[in-house]
Amino acid sequence: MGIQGKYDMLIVGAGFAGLYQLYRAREMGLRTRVLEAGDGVGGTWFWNRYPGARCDVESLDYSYSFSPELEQEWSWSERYAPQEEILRYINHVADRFSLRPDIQLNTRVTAASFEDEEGQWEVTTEAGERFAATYLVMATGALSLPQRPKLDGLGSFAGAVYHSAQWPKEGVDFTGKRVAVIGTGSSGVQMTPVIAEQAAQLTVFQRTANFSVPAHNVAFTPEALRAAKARYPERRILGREAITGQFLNANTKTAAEMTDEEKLAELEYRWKGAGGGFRMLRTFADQMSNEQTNRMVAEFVRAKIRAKIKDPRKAELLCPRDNLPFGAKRLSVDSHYYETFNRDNVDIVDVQATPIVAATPHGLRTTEREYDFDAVIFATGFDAMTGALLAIDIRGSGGVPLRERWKDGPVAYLGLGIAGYPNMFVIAGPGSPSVLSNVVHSIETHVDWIMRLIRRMYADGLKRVEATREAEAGWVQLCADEADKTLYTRANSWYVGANIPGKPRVFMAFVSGVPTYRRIIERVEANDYEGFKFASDAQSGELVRSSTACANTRSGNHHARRQ
Ligand code: N01
Repeated sequence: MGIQGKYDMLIVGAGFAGLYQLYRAREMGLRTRVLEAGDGVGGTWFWNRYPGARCDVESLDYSYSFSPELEQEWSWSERYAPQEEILRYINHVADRFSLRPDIQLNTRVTAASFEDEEGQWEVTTEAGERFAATYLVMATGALSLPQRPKLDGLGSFAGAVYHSAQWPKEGVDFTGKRVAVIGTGSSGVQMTPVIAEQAAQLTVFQRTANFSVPAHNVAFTPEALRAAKARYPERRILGREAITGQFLNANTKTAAEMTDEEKLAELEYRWKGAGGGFRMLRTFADQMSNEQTNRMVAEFVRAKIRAKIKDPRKAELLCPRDNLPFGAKRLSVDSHYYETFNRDNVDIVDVQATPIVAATPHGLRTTEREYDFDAVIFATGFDAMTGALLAIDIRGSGGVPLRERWKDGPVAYLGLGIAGYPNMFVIAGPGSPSVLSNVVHSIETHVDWIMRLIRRMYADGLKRVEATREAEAGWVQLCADEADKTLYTRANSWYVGANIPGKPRVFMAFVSGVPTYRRIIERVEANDYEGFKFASDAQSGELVRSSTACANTRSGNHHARRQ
């Protein structure tokens, strides 16, 4: 089949990232097309419709900031909006900015290759359509390729099987059913209390107990929402300067700088007074780098968990072990998760002690016993950061497969561009702080930066841009060095790919925070895009300008203010 259409920019994915990229590209007048696998826009919020799904970054922050009008006209019902409301918001954005005509739904991209002779990207879809473009933007999401562990006998199971990230649109009614949930990450933690209300019996299969902290979610009163909207510009500025891209009133003192009374007061304040949620990650300035400080936070949270659960057996199982630093696995934010285990119809099974061996026609068999179920839910997460990118057969200049280039882990300069993959950008990908941040903020930062680069290329008559190998290697090393200074690398988390058998163990995010990262990429831009090389001719890649310096954190932008 020939090429169906030639565009200035092709965008893969119509979630938060893809829609904003489209909006900005069109604003510049680029002929743009978004290819989206789903039959609707929304990305994560389109697919993850499991009971209890909601964002755990406050909705006033977890929303676009590019349009003050949009900020004012949209009203969030709750502090942490439920999935259906976020999906409604994304659809509203698509309509309000007339984005739909440039979005092609039901279109799964299977391959993308940079054609050296034509100097363009060619993209192939599952249906065999082919498109060409000067620029390719991967807005495929960091957590979008579901992972479902292989389970012998699953085909023989007579009940229903679900995955949290492939939830039926029509919803599922678990009333009177015996339900198994496998997995206790954010998805399992969010769905457990809701399913427990419906199901006759709910059994949660836990491999690793992780920390979860209360959301203290509340509905907005009209006055509270009005007051928050009136302060929106200030809120966004505070968010931009916060390490995670949302203001969490971070304590700038290390534990050693505080008295015991002050430490306890700070912990209690974060647990409930300040509003809970991710504020708990910012209790002490050194909690992700100092083992002793981290252990103090972990002990505090463990005591809170124990106090919530009446049955000592369940409490011990649900308490994270000593060897898991608090926050090193992605923190969950819950509404009555632990309390749910006080219900008579809810139990927990430790699958480290008694692994699931197989599914049976009636349920699941562990090394200890058989369980009968009407439904089995996999809340087993994603092949994070690299999964969705590598699911597409991406080939760069010279036909080099990305699967080959990334076989030992992802390499990307600034988490944005990959050496040998000209004119391709990854939004919120490996090597960026996105998964440790308010991702909507990180998406806007990336898209705005990419657009400034492309505008500059048009202005200068440049046709081809690509990261240099040296800059890329320097950035990957910097990411690893920064991560090694923290406790993040101690956990078997999806941040390091530990949830996928055989995946190389690499800490895949830039750990030093959103403001530091933004200052680095802005400095790269100010320094004539150091670490990128350019050509005026997309085919040959003949170099017209190159900066060999590699970005680093030498300007030391760590903030000593509350973030
Ligand atoms: O996935 P996870 P998730 N046998 O990977 C277990 C975002 N998110 O979908 O810890 C038994 O965190 C696995 O066990 P272990 C958020 O960034 C956000 O819950 O690997 N168990 C773990 O308990 C989050 O971090 C929201 O030992 C198996 C669970 O399954 C990310 O998405 C809501 C297993 C998977 O947890 C992923 O969250 C939801 C096996 N073979 C998600 N394999 C918001 O609120 C895996 N597990 C915005």
